[in-house]
Formats: sequence, structure tokens, C-alpha cells
Amino acid sequence: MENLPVEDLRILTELERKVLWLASWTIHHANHLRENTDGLKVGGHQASSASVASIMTALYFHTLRPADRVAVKPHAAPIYHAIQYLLGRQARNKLENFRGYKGAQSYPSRTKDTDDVDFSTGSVGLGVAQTLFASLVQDYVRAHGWALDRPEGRMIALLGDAELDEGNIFEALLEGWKQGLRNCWWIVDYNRQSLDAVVREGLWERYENLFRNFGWDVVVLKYGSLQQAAFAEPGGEVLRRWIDSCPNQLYSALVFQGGAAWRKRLTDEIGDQGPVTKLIDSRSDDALAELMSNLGGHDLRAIIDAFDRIDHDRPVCFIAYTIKGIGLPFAGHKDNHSGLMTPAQMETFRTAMNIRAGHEWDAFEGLREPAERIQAFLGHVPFAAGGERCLHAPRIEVPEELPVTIQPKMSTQLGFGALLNEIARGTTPLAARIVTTSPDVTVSTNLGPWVNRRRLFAREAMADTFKGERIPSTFTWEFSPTGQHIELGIAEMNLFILLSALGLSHTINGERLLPIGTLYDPFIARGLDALNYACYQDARFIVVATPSGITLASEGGAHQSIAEPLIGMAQDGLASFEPAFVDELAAILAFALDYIQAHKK
Ligand SMILES: Cc1ncc(C[n+]2csc(CCOP(=O)(O)OP(=O)(O)O)c2C)c(N)n1
Ligand SMILES: [Mg+2]
Repeated sequence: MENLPVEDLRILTELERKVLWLASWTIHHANHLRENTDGLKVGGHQASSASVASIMTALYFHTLRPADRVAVKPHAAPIYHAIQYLLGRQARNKLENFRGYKGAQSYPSRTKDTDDVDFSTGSVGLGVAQTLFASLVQDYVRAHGWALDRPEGRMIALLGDAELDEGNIFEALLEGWKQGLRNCWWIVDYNRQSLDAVVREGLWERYENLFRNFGWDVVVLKYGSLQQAAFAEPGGEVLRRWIDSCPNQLYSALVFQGGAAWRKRLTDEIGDQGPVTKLIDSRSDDALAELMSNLGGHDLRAIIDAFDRIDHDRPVCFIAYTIKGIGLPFAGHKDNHSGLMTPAQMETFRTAMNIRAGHEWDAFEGLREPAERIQAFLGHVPFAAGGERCLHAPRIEVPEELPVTIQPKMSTQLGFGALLNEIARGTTPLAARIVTTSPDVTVSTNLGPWVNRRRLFAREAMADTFKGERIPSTFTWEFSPTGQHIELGIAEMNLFILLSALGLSHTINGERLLPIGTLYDPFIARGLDALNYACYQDARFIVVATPSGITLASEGGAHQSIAEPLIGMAQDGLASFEPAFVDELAAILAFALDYIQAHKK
């Protein structure tokens, strides 16, 4: 690597150790040193965090720039908080109170954490898709001529490999392809373990083909630099072939068992194949274990190199091979998801990290580089150079009354269309900032008149061929970079995650949008977890569920909305209404457009 000075690599290596230590200590503290009120152990974090210590060190201390935004996999929260602590953005008492009331959160939370979480995560898969839609929203904002004085950011998800089992990710991928996704990176922590066990063989190949099909660049980070050097030695090719054909379960089991087990297995299986014997014999048990654990996702040099090499804005999927629990006593064990170190194991770990008892929280304790040098390095980390990450945008004026012509007999759905049509006629900032979206029910939820006036959004203009051919049609289906309606495919999950991204634009892009999404009431349930996610992270938007209630009685086919009024009442962070008259609807819409701009108390 040319552009990473050796000294920086040394410091990053120290920071990587420190981050793993602090995260481990945070978890240990919550389990053993603090009164634990719920009696539950802090499961799930330790092994899962260790898995990404290197990737996150590379990201936060080298690769990220202030405009980049990240969704960190839920169980990497302790690593995230440790990094922010070293950057001076997280308080010690929050770490001491990890997972407690007002303490650092178990899963990164933009509303409850105080250390600049970009996107909340927790329900796996949703944060991942959020980055994709955040990227589309960034394009939307810039295409409308806003935020052009700020650099474009990359929207990055660091995801556990099991997150790719969630269907919402694939729904988002397809939508991203349709919309010309850019500036989005997904980094898969390919530790080949989920919660319960080791995953199926060869998943990386399915992922690779899949992402390439959707137009993504795919970078596989399989071998670390120690392994690469060993492969260049005589006999190295044989070792590489053995690694490539080793089943996931066996690899994990050998990692857990350590150097002697590696030696026995390798000697039994390839030890008689010429120079590779020497390659194995020339290493101590510890060195052999280190070599075999040196996968791409644990090698700072390899990771940074891969990140630095990306010289385009197409979406990129990195598949980073890792070991769950690396560096800890339960590394590779199939049951390690909720593995916790015993006090005795923690003592051993503390000694190995060269940390004196009573100095566990000290930022520079036990480091092999001078504190001043590390401090100076931290002072120049590009990610931290931009000041407050949560941006703000002024309120958009909303008139007290929205004009609408009311017919003697009129459905509220028709009224909704008429209200938006009236707004669309004007040239107010309100009209400019509204953005609508719908999962293939734009016309049938009465957004047609609005779309006729305000057009559909796409980065590249696309004419309405029917109009060009002079075929009569009620709706103009014309795409342009200044369009104000984002047309989605049917997946309701995507609707709510897009609303979540649009509804955070003021804090992410510093430009306020007033998003309105429409769908049929009964299909709220289809995207419910994403709706809950959007509310949890305080995204601001309006959902118009129409038709609804008894209007749907004659539909049959599971179109009746039975539970949705209860969802409206029960969902935290959501104010819901059931208007029966159009003048009532006009008052509610005016209130809502203002209400979604209110500061949170
Ligand atoms: C929607 C949802 N279902 C289940 C869970 C519980 N859960 C948390 S992590 C996890 C699997 C973790 O595996 P992976 O994503 O590979 O991460 P790793 O721990 O290996 O880093 C599960 C099932 C969850 N958080 N969200
Ligand atoms: Mg995993």
C-alpha cells in the first residue's frame, strides 16, 4: 500500500486493539461490575463486535469523511461507542451504563444515543436498506439544486452476513437498480455465523452473483496480508487450495481449537505434499493460528487498500471474510453469539492487553505507541473533522388553511387529491418541498393530479411515450430531475424505508423535505416493521392510507383494514386520524405538514 504510511498503520493497529478492549470491557462491566436490574446477560455483543473491530477501525479512523453516513450492524454497538469514546464523542459514564437507562444503547440509536449515530439499527436488514434509500434521497436533494455546497456522502452499511436473509434487503436492491443507485457501500461481515450456528457453504458466491446482477461492484476480501505472503512461499498454493476447500464449520472449529489443532489437521491433510510441510513447520503454534485467522476482514492493510481503491460512485458490496469472536477465548465456536468472558478470562485478556487494574477506561493505557502520537493522530481523523453530524433545516411555512373546493358528495380520497392539486398549482416553498411517493398505487390513491403538475423524479429525464404518440391519457408520466414524485415498485417495505430516508433529510442533508407516502390501508401491515423503524429513528413524514376502513368493505380479498386503526393508535411516534369529511381532512393535512417539522421534546 503506497498511500498509507507505515506509521499510520502502526497507530491504526494500536487503535484496533484498543477498540476491541474497550468494547469488551464495556460488555464485561455491564455484566459483572454494575448492578444488572433485568437479570439478563448482555448476550450477542461480544463475539459479534470482535468480528468487525478491524473493519470499523479502518472505516472510522481512516476511510470515512464527514459527509458519509453509516448504519452499523446492531451488535457492533460496543465497538461503535468505543470508537466515539476515543474520538472524544462518547462519555465514560454512558459506557459504564451500557444497556442501562440513559446509558449507551445496545443497538446504535440515533434518538437515544448521544454519540452521533447516523442510522439506528436493531431489527436486522432495515438499517441496511436505509443506507440505499438515504443515497437516493441525497440524489433527489441535489437534483433539486439543494445542498450543493456540501460534498456528496457515501451511504454505508456494515452488515452481518445473516442480515442478508432478510427479504427487505432484496426488495431494496431491486428498487436501487431501478433508480440508478450511487454512492452506496455495503460491507458484509462474512463471519459465516449467525445467532444459532454456522451458515451454509458457498453463500458468498450467491451474494456475489446477485449483487453483480444488480449492477454493483463486488470486492471479496478473503485473505489477509500474512496469508498472501504465505501463499507466495514455496508450497503456499497448496495451503491456499486447502483453505478454499475447507468447510465453514471445520474452519470455525479449528479457529476455536487453536494452533496445535491447525498443525495436526494441516499435517494430516496436506503435510506430505512437498514444500508446504516446511511452510507449516517453520511456524510456531501461535504463529500458525495467527496465519490461519488472518482473513481479509481482519487485516487493516487489506481492508484500507480495498476501500481506497474504489474510484467510482457505483454501489459496492464488500464481502469481508472474518471470524466471529476473533481475539477472544470463544473465537469461531458455533455457540459464541451470546458468549461472555468469565472474570478469569477477562483478567487474562487484560494482562495480554497490558492494561493495569483500575486503568481499564484509560484511553491510552497499554498502547505500544506514545500517547502524544496517538492523540495527534486522533486529532486529525477526517471523520471527526466536520463538527456536529446532525444537521438542521429551517421550518417551511404552512398556511393555516389549505384551500379546496368541496363537492356535495365527495370521498376523502378525492379530497386528498384535490388538496394536493391545489398546493401543486402554487409556487410556494411548501409546494417545492413536498415530495410524494407510492408503491405502485399513485393513481389509485389519487395522487394523479399532483403528479400531472409536479412530474415524476428521476436523475435522467424520460419522456412519456404515450404523450409523444398523442394517445389520450389522463396522466402525464414524465420523469425529470426536478420531478417531485418518487414512484416505487409494490413493496411496501420500500415505501416506509424511503419515507424514513426522506423524513431524515433535514438532519442528513441539511435540507428539509415534506414527504407524503400513499398506500392502501390494509397493506400497512406489509411494511409495518419498517414503519416502526422509521418512527423509532424520528423520521418525519405523512402516510396517507387510502382507501381505508369501511370504504373497503366490498373489496374482499383481504383488502379490508381490520387492525390498521389500532396500529395507528398504538404506534409510538405516530399521530393518526380517521377523517370522515373533506374539510376535516384539509385541517388535518395543514396540521400534519406543520407537525412533522416540530422539534422533538
Ligand atoms: C428482524 C430481526 N430478527 C431477529 C433478530 C435477532 N438477531 C440479532 S442478531 C441475529 C443474527 C446475527 O447474525 P449476523 O447478522 O451474521 O451477525 P453476527 O452476529 O454474525 O455478526 C439475530 C437472529 C433481530 N435483531 N432482528
Ligand atoms: Mg454473521
